[in-house]
Amino acid sequence: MIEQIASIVRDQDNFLVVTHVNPDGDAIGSLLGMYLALKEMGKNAAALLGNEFPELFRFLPGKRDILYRSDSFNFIPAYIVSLDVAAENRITPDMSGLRGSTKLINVDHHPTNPGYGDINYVQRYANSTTQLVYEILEKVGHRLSVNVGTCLYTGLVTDTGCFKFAGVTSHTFQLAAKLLEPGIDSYEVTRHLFEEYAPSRLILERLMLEHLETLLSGKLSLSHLDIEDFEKIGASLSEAENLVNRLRETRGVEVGVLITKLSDDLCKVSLRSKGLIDVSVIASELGGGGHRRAAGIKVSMPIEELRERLVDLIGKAMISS
Ligand SMILES: [Mn+2]
Repeated sequence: MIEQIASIVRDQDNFLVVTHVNPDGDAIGSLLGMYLALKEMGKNAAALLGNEFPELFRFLPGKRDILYRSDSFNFIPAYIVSLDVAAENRITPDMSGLRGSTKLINVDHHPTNPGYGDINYVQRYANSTTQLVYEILEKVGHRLSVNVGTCLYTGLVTDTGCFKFAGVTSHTFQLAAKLLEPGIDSYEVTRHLFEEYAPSRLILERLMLEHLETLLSGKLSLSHLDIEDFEKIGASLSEAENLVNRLRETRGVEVGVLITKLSDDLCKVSLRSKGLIDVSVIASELGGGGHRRAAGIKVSMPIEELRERLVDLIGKAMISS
């Protein structure tokens, strides 16, 4: 499949690059990395985002080129490249109107990805989707620039938790070395990702810790935030990105869960596991997806009911693990 994608990237033109709703560093990094590489090759390309651009990634090159409306590009796309998107309905903006006339190339590393594209390059071994973008560019024979390397390194750093998470191997560091090769300062990237949070993030963290419950004999750390809290302190939803990781950092805790109440019957859930429990299975039960150790759900359910469902599902998973 990678050969097929590489030859399309080499020989074809008119690419529309998209990613998932509520984009994280791997989503934005692969979106911009792929987009900038296509532009460097002289292609017609557009990077399209259905969400507001997350502040945290404003240091990334190419940010100004991003389009936010699906009718705002000046060419007819022949290929849609979907990056880091576990399920087709998580592509934003919705691409279904374009599917008749375009081929969808699905590049992703989520184990739950069903292969919804016309062409699929789904590799669960990859630490990040930016790794797969790198593999494609390498196959194409496109030389890595500082700009593209910065975007791809951002995805790798984000999805490995700064090389801290499970799944980091010697290959991860070999890839990191290749991505930095054009002359990128690693600290310049990690400083922007981990030391440039808005002050309101600290307030969100305080609220999350205030609402902390320890359940299932200390194995589950659960907390919640309310959209009204975000509004009160002027924080955007993306500022809470990975705040849930804090909930997993305690001895004895196997799973950390952060529920964000978006409205009376709509919630967003972030799940983190140390590995004993596969949280992608829990997420799938409620219509979400992700990885064994990191998963997410957006679900139409009142928060109290959702909390009970989650505690029940995680409790059962713990008994059978
Ligand atoms: Mn990813």
